[in-house]
Amino acid sequence: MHYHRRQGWELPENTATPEHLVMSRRSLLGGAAALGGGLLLGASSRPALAATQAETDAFHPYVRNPAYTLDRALTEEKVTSVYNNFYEYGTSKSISAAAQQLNVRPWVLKVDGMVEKPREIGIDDLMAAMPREERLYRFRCVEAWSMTIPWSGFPMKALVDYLKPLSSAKYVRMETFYDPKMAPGQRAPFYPWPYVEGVTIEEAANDLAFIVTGAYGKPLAKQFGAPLRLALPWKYGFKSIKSISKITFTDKRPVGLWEALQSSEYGFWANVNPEVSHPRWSQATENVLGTNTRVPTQLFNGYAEHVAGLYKGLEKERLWA
Ligand SMILES: Nc1nc2c(c(=O)[nH]1)N[C@H]1C(S)=C(S)[C@@H](COP(=O)(O)O)O[C@H]1N2
Ligand SMILES: [Mo]
Repeated sequence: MHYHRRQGWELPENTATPEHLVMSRRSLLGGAAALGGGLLLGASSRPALAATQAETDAFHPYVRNPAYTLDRALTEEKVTSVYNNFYEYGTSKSISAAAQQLNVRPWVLKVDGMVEKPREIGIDDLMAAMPREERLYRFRCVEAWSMTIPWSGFPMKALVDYLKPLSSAKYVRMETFYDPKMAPGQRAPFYPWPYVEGVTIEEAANDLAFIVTGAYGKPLAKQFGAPLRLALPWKYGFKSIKSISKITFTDKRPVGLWEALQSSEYGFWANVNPEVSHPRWSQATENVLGTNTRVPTQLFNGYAEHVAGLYKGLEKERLWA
């Protein structure tokens, strides 16, 4: 059993987590790799769309995209892999053992809504069709802890282009699986399962928006939200939905699980801003997991040059939490 000793800097969970509030109330390699996938999996022996997990696991490690630099060291896997938020497997951070119940094959991504062709795609076929690269990203939870992770996967833009939304679509709504037998947390009736999150089509097309299928040079561990999760490093962590099983293109702004539970604290945009406090704590600094140090939090989590332009003209919106 993993035993998590609370560090001095950690907020007690009953004050820090959104979840408890609620409980207490009652280019690169890309193109070439995609072609490679086609060659490997294509024409000859098997139908074009019949990749296997063994084949897509063997793609690792992905080649690192050097475009995204960090101001700090990577957080060690032994730290991040036992400190997770995944309410489907419990309300503490120590869910890594429970998350092993998650069954990641077969895994089908359902695509519907305002899209040329509604469809269902097997995860391995999708991975074989996508470009692939590794990126080092900062990650900032709304609870004021952070980590630095080597994710592998593909740009969300590649996925959106592949799925071909209609021009009427304004948002990408994403849903986590719903299977209370496989996820004990989903037996808690209080939460509006399944987990939902969403972004605008423009945000999805921003180069930073990244679909994750691996971390630390390997296929994604279950507790990180295997086999398919989002990484939006300029937004608070709850936007980065795990274990995605459905994507809906829509013209209605999606309401995420946390927003549905407590919209006064968790909104749609949820961009990181050290100057805008959470109603119950400051966002000025963050504790970098594994270091026992607080560092100042940066606007858009340090990614302003990539994303600030997305929000021009939206200043009247509640952009920050
Ligand atoms: N389906 C699902 N996705 C989720 C969550 C969750 O509970 N369920 N927690 C979110 C929150 S609050 C954070 S901080 C990150 C945590 O990601 P990590 O455990 O990989 O660090 O996942 C986000 N995505
Ligand atoms: Mo979070």
